Amino acid sequence: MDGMTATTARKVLLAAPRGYCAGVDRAVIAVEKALEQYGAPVYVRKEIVHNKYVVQTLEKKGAIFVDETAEVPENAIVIFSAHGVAPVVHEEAARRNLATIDATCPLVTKVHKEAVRFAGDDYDILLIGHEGHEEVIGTSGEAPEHITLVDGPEDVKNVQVRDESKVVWLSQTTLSVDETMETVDALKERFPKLISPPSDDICYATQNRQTAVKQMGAAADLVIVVGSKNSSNSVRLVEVALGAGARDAHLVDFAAEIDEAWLEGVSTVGVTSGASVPEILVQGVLEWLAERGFGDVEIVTAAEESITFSLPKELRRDLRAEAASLSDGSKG
Ligand code: 2E4
Ligand code: SF4
Repeated sequence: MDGMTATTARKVLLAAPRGYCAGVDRAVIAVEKALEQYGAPVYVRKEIVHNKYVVQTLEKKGAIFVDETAEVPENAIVIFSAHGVAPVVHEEAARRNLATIDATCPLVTKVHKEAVRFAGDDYDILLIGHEGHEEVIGTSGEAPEHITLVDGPEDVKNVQVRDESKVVWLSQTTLSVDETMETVDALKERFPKLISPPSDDICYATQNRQTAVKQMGAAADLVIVVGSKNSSNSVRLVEVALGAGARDAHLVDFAAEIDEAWLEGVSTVGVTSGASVPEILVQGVLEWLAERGFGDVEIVTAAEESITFSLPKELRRDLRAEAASLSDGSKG
């Protein structure tokens, strides 16, 4: 070693898959297409996906983000976000003559349909999810009388049901797989006849991103997850990384948010991104790391993804013409 101190090799483990899932890709393209097809402004109820950069970029192109349809002018076009909406939101939009484009992810719609079906069969539905998250607000709105939210294993003791022999659990699509299984186990202890959803509610993209970060977690001194603070699936990736043995893990929207101090004593950095995160932001993080000696990048692949969804059906019709004919009263 000719008397010099050996420096530990610095490297990056880059998770695959990471970033955009099929539902986010579809929702973002839906806003872009609506802007192209109908011109600005196009209104979007809530953030189309929970990512600051995506929202800022679409705002620059003419999208106006609002909290409620009540803020959208009559006869305008409004897009519903990927997280889904309760039926009352569709009703309110129809009352106000809004032309709607529903960018709800088809895998969220699948959970809505399960809720409607089990409620129709008079089940008590225990919806595992995070209180206040838009997706659970939308799903709960499908059958408010039948659905009880269960926010993690600690919440199980508070659950009340009408008939213990008719209970089913469903979940938000972006939860931690392991924590959800803990919640389900605790629910099963209390309600042994509890039945499970007909297929996984936690979607393929959430699962694959968690599997990838688990694979790199133990080997990483630091994991950087690119994603916004209100992005449930991105926040879960930080938790999963720490649970898998990463010494440290942080969520950042942009490379500029990384703190140089996080790199102290670090030789292996894991990098991944949430399902709502454009790849350009990950590339920014990789460049930032390369400038600090972390230019060697090894991909850690957990799954191949090829799923895509067709665009919302409303983008195949002329919504402006329909809205105009409705407001002329020409439909009666
Ligand atoms: C719709 C459903 O739900 P989360 O907060 O993770 O949403 P985000 O917008 O970050 O990710 C996309 C998405 C959209 C996930 N599930
Ligand atoms: Fe759909 Fe899953 Fe993507 Fe959510 S994370 S938008 S449920 S594919």
